[in-house]
Amino acid sequence: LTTVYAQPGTEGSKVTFKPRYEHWIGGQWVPPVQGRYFENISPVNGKPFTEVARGTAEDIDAALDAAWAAAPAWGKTPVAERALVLHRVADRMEQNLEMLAVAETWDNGKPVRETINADIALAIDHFRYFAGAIRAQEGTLSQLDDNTTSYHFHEPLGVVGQIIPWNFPILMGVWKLAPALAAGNAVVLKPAEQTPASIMVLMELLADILPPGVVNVVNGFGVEAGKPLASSPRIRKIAFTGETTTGRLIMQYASQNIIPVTLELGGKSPNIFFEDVAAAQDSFYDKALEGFAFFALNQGEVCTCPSRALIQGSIYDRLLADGVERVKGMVQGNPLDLDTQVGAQASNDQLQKILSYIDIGRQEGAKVLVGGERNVLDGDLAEGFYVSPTVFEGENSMRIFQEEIFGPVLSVTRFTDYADAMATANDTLYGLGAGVWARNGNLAYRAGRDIQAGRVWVNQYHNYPAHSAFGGYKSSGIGRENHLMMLDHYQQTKNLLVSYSEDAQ
Ligand code: TXE
Repeated sequence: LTTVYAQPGTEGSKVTFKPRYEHWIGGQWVPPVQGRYFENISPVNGKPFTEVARGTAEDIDAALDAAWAAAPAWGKTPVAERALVLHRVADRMEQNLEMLAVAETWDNGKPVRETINADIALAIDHFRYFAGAIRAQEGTLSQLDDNTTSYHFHEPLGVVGQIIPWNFPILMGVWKLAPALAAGNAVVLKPAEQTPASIMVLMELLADILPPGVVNVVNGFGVEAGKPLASSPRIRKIAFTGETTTGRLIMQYASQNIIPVTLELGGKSPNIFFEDVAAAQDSFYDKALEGFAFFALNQGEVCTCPSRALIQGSIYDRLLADGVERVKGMVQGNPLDLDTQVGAQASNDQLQKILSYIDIGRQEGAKVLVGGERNVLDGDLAEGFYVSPTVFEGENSMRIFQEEIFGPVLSVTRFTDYADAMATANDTLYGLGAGVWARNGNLAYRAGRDIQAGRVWVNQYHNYPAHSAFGGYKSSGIGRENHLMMLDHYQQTKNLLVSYSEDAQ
């Protein structure tokens, strides 16, 4: 049975976008001070479907005013009540899961089977996780001597800035919002200019649940809206996900105000297949082939995309042949069709960037085993931004192995032994994700510890549970997302050192 969701703007669609989105400030729609808007294009068909306020420093200021007005009361709201608000958010999202999923698919181009089962489902769980986490958090008390006590309290930072990318607009927003809100902060968030709409659909959906001013969303471009937010002396922290070069700028801005920064940046993740993977033609081998094909998940627009497959020489030919067959079987098509596995790239810029890297790969002498071109779909999707999943065979020194392409492009090479595998895996500027596939548990453990990356998946890939820390080594970032430790990223510690002695000291 095939289910194809109706396109927004047509009868029966689960989502109705407004023709125009203002900023979301202080719990209401607020037009941009300079009165400018920009078009939002759906990658599914390459056509504009709404326009969005184009924010500037004045709008960021208004959002910061609203956030500072809301922050004291929110920070002092009992944790049980704050947790309840997060639970209500999760419940409302769950009741509207398909609507949010279709909105996200239309804005970003990713298949609806992913937005239903991953993006929105994970976002819901994230709110529930931090609702629980904040209730379980405890301070500490030390008795230094009979009369002297040292208390450690967790306090919110106040108002924080968050800047997110376009590859998982709602999920990246929620990864940042849930811990910040649980910890008692108010937020000003700037979405990416490629995908400004779905997060506004979410704000509208939550309007009666979130206290006004606790979450404010200002849309706009990087330098016009992102920079005034990240460089404002009125934020107490900036959290960013995006390109590594932008991350460097964010650190510079933050250094002016001496505020903490968390950065989740690019990656070029190795996916390593040791020879015992192919010891039998069984379900484990099949799972490994699934893992090989995971580079195309979310059209490769994932910072942890396993974009470099390293295969041990003795099984290289066989695993590569079977892996390429698996890739050939992937269904690319209308992202609103539940059968579709690979959808559209998020923007025309990203499409062009990927196609230019495919050219670079060919010029470098890498061999295309499958794909290697734009995929022009039929009918009204012909103008959409589709790239066929592509597998290259080459060497780790090539640019297609070293630079983040952020598309459904896999670069494959071979290794001889364990030392060679580790040397190749770690020969990269990045250190965000990695995959290890091996039946030998000791080998897998050792590799997992030796790879210089913040998240190493063993015998699985692309799993993002809320309670596992996620973040980068090397140029892939600073700090973590997910996990209890996020509360520390959004709180400061107050130490109260009290003498209860009545005697002069
Ligand atoms: O990223 P940017 P872009 C990688 C991926 C992609 C490339 C370029 O390789 O092809 O980056 O994407 C805001 N001050 N990743 O250009 O520019 C911007 O408005 C403040 C990996 O979209 O970093 C958007 O909201 N903000 C990544 C956000 O930063 C600024 C996800 C990200 O945009 C700014 C996305 C400035 N000066 C892209 N300039 C991942 N790690 O998942 C831009 N922005």
